[in-house]
Amino acid sequence: MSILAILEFPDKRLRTVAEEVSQVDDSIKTLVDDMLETMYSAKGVGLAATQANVPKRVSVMDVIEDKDAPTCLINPGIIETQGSETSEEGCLSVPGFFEKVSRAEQIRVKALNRDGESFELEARDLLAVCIQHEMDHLLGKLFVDYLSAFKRNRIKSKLEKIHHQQGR
Ligand code: GNR
Ligand code: NI
Repeated sequence: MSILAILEFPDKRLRTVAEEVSQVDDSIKTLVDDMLETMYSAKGVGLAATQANVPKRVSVMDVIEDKDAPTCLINPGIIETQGSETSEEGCLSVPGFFEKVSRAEQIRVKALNRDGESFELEARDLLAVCIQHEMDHLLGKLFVDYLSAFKRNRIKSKLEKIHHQQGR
């Protein structure tokens, strides 16, 4: 397994619209395993392949810190949503910033698992937030897109400054 590099805002590659996975083959299974290792290592609760510069519709999450029960969503689609709720979000691609975002409160999702089998999942609370956050990544969207241009640009400047200091 390997730890993948995570792209950071405002990297343009985070804006890539990911492609459907046509077959869950060994390369996809390896990607899922590497993404899980990367997510746990970064202490995140979710990760989308786009963040690791792999524009495929693959995401992983584990909101219960139970490493035996991570969720892997391949080609995820939302079937149904209910209500809306605002909660504080962060992102491994926007390190150090946390802002309130409004999302559907409850969702029903259809996806393929790591074995390529189709399944449905009903989610609420942090898992529902996380799934919607990861599905946004697969469309090239970030939580900062829901903020005012003023807030987004302030975050962009601060991260660019840090990247510059790091010699990137
Ligand atoms: O680690 C993460 N925490 C988090 C907290 C609130 C709402 C969403 C998230 S997802 C984030 C990991 C990440 O960037 N996934 O794309
Ligand atoms: Ni994120």
